[in-house]
Amino acid sequence: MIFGNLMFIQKRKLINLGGLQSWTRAIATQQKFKDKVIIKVKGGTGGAGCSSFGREKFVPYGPPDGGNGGDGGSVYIATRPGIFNNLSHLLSHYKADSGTNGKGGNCHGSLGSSSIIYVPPGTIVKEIKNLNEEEEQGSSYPVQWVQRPGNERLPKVALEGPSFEEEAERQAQELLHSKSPPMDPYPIVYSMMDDGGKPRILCRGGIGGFGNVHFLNEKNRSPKFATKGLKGQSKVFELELKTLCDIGLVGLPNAGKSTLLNSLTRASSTVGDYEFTTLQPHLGTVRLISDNHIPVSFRLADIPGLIEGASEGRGLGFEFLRHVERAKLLCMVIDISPRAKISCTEAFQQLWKELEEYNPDLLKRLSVVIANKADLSSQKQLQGLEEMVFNKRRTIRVIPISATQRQGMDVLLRCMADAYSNLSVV
Ligand SMILES: Nc1nc2c(ncn2[C@@H]2O[C@H](COP(=O)(O)OP(=O)(O)OP(=O)(O)O)[C@@H](O)[C@H]2O)c(=O)[nH]1
Ligand SMILES: [Mg+2]
Repeated sequence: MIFGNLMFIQKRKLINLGGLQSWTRAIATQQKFKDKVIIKVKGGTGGAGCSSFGREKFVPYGPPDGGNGGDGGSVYIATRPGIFNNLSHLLSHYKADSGTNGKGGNCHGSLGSSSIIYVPPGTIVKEIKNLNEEEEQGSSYPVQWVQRPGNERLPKVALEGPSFEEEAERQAQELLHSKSPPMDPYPIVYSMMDDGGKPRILCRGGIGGFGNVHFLNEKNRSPKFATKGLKGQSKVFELELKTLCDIGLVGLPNAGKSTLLNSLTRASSTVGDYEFTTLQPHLGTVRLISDNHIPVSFRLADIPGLIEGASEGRGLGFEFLRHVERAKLLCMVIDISPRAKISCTEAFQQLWKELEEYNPDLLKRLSVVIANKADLSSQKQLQGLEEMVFNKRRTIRVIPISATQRQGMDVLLRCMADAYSNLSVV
């Protein structure tokens, strides 16, 4: 009986797990493809410096020993290929940690930890607003003071020369200038290409405050003040994904683009025998070893179906064409089976016209025409397409394949790799 109950619980757990998995997968697939986002970024605040004095047995009037506050953490941005395809994972706000306050006995505060925002390669980062611009204007830093408990006032006037307060302000500015990092480019504009994932700064953390040790001078032998840490930079950025993939698969709906992507890569784009199965681009990476034993890899994207009039905004229209613009090279996928709605030559002409009307430069990126569903078609249909492509441009190759049966894949991959390596050389 007990055994029976256990089995039942385990079974129920399994069922629940299964349900949860499929539910999370459904959410993951529904996640929107985002190619433009605005984010607000803030560096951490510096910790406050400490105002304290040495207290030891038999040592009256110990020296000042307040430690510095830790610097606030900074926020960086870096590329991470293969994990993110678009910008939908980004949050609206990012903040690095603040530094901690300094302590007595010359103990410095710890640094705030920095954070890195990861984006896919091909993202353009633009600074659109600096939220603490007013504070950054001018050559002096906005120094704020921490006073020792007991709230002893800063003497307003010294007997001779500048007051203690003026002198301390001058010293603080000097310290801050000596510690300030090199200037950032203003405004920040980064083009995040494949740069090996090197992080670049977005917002610097504030410099930590200075302990009272720094304000010891000939006139003031017991400074009872320290500075607070500076605020971190706070900026608004616009991130835009400019390059989506190396090779984009374009074609009419139902041509077999997703099937081809799935068979060449580990992507799992939904395949369906109806139009507009794919509404957002899907990406996969092709990894090959060339004849010279050099590894070659390129990113392939299945771009949603294009229909007649897309260049005027019909169907997925501009949305779709924007994705096409983000591919470095294009491959047309054409259904050459008799089941297709229109003949393969008509399909080719339609695709050519739409791309030309949207942006004639796109046609220069066309390197291969993939004649898909060759398992269902006759030689005659293929010849008709070959002639038409040849008349348009001789350099474009027509490759018959069957994406479902994985036939013709070797020739296709070789052709894609050649086109991609020619592009890299240029
Ligand atoms: N016989 C045959 N059927 C294929 C081949 N390639 C794809 N198909 C079928 O064609 C149908 C459409 O395939 P998809 O990969 O969804 O087409 P798509 O171009 O991504 O379509 P959209 O996302 O709607 O633009 C599916 O039923 C596939 O099984 C092929 O080489 N031979
Ligand atoms: Mg599809």
